[in-house]
Amino acid sequence: MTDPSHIVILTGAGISAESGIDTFRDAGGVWENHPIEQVATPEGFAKDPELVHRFYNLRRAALSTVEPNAAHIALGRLQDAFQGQLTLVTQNVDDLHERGGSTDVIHMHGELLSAFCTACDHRWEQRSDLSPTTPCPACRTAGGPRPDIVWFGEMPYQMRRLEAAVQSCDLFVSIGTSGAVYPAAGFVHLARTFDAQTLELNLEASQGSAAFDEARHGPATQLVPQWVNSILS
Ligand code: BV8
Repeated sequence: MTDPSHIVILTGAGISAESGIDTFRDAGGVWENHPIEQVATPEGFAKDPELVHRFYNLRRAALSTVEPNAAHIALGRLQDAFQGQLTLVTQNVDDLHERGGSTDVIHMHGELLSAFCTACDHRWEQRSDLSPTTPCPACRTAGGPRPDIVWFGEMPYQMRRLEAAVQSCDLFVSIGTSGAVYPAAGFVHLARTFDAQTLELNLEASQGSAAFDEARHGPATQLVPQWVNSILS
């Protein structure tokens, strides 16, 4: 692999697993007997806003009990030292990349620490619990606020910017994702179409492993710092 000039890194729940945040697979994709695909949907929210607010309140509150791990920190170090262009996109809704030193992180599936109003579209940082009666801080509509999370069936954020980055990169690295959810799972195919080298760093073979030029399997806290050292050396 010649020295890359533009690297795109896609991360998933596996990069936060060793910080103590359950992945979707470990949780078996089920929460309180509801498959994630049911709870994390606009229909699920409309049907039972109390249940969905509780699902996100618990995860938002848990953020203050976890720390970024060596993999997050290594990516922060890479961004500081890498001379070329680096695009970091995550499917994760936690803030561990930022707390690990990364900036300009693209949260294509939204963020736990953000909320928006379904009545006036105002967006704000949200650290405390939300409920079906919480008023919007801007238009005061009770029940207007919802978690700023991209649910199943909703369009992920910054897709045009992401597709442009994946098409122009010469190295695409996927870290800690099962390759189960689209359109993120399709990025490796797009990268290959535009002649990028592709590398997977994951605990085990993912659904997309065969699409990568190289796949290394092991914990992110070991694989990611090793890979970053190889790029910076
Ligand atoms: C859209 C926010 C269209 C919620 C999330 C049939 C075929 C193809 C697609 C579809 C289909 N049916 C429906 C769809 C579309 C759907 C989809 O892909 N469904 C899947 C289930 C088939 N996608 C969507 O709905 C997307 N939107 O398509 O919109 C559209 C078009 C026009 C206009 C409007 C709309 C939106 C998807 C986003 C959903 N929101 N997150 C929340 O977090 O609460 S998805 C959520 O699940 C995560 O964000 C993440 O993306 C996904 C879980 O994936 P991973 O991050 O990979 O986590 P997972 O647990 O699966 O895997 C963890 C991996 O880590 C494992 O491989 C494991 O081995 C590894 N690991 C574990 N420990 C470690 C480790 N690796 C390293 N070290 C370790 N220690």
